[in-house]
Amino acid sequence: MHDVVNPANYENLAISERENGLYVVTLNRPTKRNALDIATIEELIRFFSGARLAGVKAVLLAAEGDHFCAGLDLVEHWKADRSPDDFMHVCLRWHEAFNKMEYGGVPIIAALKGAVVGGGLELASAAHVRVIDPGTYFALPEGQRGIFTGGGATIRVSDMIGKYRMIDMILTGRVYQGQEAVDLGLAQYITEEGGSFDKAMEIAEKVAQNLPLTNFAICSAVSHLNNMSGMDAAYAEAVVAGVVNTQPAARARLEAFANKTAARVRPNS
Ligand code: 1HE
Repeated sequence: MHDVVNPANYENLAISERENGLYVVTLNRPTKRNALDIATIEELIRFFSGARLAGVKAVLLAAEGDHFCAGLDLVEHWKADRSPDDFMHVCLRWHEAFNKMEYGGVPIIAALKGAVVGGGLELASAAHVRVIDPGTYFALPEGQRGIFTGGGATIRVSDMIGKYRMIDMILTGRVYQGQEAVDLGLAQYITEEGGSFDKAMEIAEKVAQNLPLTNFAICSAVSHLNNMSGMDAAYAEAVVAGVVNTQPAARARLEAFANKTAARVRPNS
């Protein structure tokens, strides 16, 4: 077994393999509401840096306990009484982890529940698909705690809901949940109470069947292209499509369409 996917190499994450290269990565500090301490961030970096080369085709990101993630480990932070330099480097490790997730090319489907707050929302926003249930709630309590976001909320949460809604969330501690959270863009799917894991699994199983190079383009190139000017993005998109759309593995799928054996796209019934 590759070191990256060996559960024995992790303490704060539980790693389990399903069929088809699909892995479930579970935040596993429920007694601390899965607060993100240094050790957990390092484990996220380890897993997501090596996932693609270890053959991971899709990840279901889940959490043990009632809450997805309570954000920065405030107790560790308080006890460490960090210098500005120290905390800047803590944040750079968070960015390393979340950038590996967003840009790593492996689809990540997050099964959310309970609190998805502060750094927990920053973590969730580095996934490609977010599934919630009616009890899932999002907030940025940093404003009330006398601190600021440091794990990408200013970038990814702004991207999802717009700069001024993000500013309102951190200024006022406003909580979003349910259909409103979906309508705003904090999540793409909502299920019945307690159903987010099963729905995320259904999605992860489906996307794991896409060709890995196609998923790489969707879960890496799209983010890079969005950081570019329109002209440069159009150019780079053409280059990515040149590589992906001519991959030998796609020929069988294209042939199935040409032979009329492939499924057609139909409206929802
Ligand atoms: C924690 C943390 C944490 C819980 N760091 N230990 N994030 C926040 O401001 C959220 C802070 N947490 C909460 O508001 C609540 O804990 C929850 C709503 C998530 C859950 O409430 P509840 O009633 O189920 O649990 P609890 O009794 O508050 O906490 C249970 C234990 O988890 C307790 O530890 P214990 O040893 O006393 O049992 C808590 O101390 C611990 N715990 N949350 C450390 N966050 C890069 S910058 C990012 C900026 C941020 O993320 S700011 C953090 C925002």
